[in-house]
Amino acid sequence: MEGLLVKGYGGFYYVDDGKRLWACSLRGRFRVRKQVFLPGDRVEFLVVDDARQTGVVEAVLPRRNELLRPPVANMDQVVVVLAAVDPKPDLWLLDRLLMMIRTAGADPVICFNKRDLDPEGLSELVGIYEPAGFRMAVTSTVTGFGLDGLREIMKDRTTVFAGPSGVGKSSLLNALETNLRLKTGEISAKLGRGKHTTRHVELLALSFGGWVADTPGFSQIYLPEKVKAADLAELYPDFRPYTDQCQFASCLHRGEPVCGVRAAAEDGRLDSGRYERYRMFLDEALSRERRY
Ligand SMILES: Nc1nc2c(ncn2[C@@H]2O[C@H](COP(=O)(O)OP(=O)(O)OP(=O)(O)O)[C@@H](O)[C@H]2O)c(=O)[nH]1
Ligand SMILES: [Mg+2]
Ligand SMILES: [Zn+2]
Repeated sequence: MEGLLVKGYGGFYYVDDGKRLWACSLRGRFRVRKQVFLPGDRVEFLVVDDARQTGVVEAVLPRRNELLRPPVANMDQVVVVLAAVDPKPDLWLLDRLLMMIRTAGADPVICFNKRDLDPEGLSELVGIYEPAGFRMAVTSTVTGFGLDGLREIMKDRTTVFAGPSGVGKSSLLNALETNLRLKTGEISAKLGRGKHTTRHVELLALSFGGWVADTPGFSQIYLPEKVKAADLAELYPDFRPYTDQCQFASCLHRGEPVCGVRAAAEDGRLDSGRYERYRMFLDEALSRERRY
């Protein structure tokens, strides 16, 4: 039999064959090799007990892509969720994630949630990222704003929600799909952060078509190893209009005397925050390359 691995939990892998959910264990040889299976993997399994819906995973099919933060495979797109406030939007994390997603071979989508708490603040953020060419949703689970648009983006695709704890990833999924009843948490009043309510990655079938993975929030990620300093700017669609004004084709848009990107950031055609964060990531990539 073949199916979709929807979650790993308590030593079992749960596999959906399109009709039923099977609790599968692993063949010993997988355990020996320490092979990691991820939600989103397509697997082959043998039925052990049909009535109790148990099986054994026999093989994993080749992956189209994989992410490590959050750990999932074969995603069409990653919706990065940030809140207007509570917690305060972390654009460093956002820009890192956007690069990571592209590098992994999935489509990034940005979702700014909790619009009800600060609509003006969100317009400002949209003003930075929409011209940069990213697909976006602006939502509120309280007023229902933007939920239809987000459903439209997710329909018939495999999507993973990623982002810090407390931004409303599980709340959004509950609002998009009323029968899910995922557990949601509060924001710590003292720290202004979420409390890591979601503990496991789980793929859920959407009634309007497609799959979605809810994931635990995280706050730290590193640049993917395979991102090289020289390729970093290619992950910035908003730099593209200005690169032909750089003197050198190999311009890193750092301190080069004639650089279209830097010039655009200086006179406001390009968002200066995006440029500054790029410069920090570039330094990070460069120092890493010097180290190895
Ligand atoms: N005002 C407002 N609050 C929201 C909105 N969406 C979610 N919340 C609240 O934000 C808090 C955190 O929501 P969760 O859905 O648990 O956040 P999460 O991103 O799943 O967090 P983790 O599972 O910890 O990663 C809850 O108290 C929600 O009620 C929104 O659109 N507006
Ligand atoms: Mg959650
Ligand atoms: Zn340049």
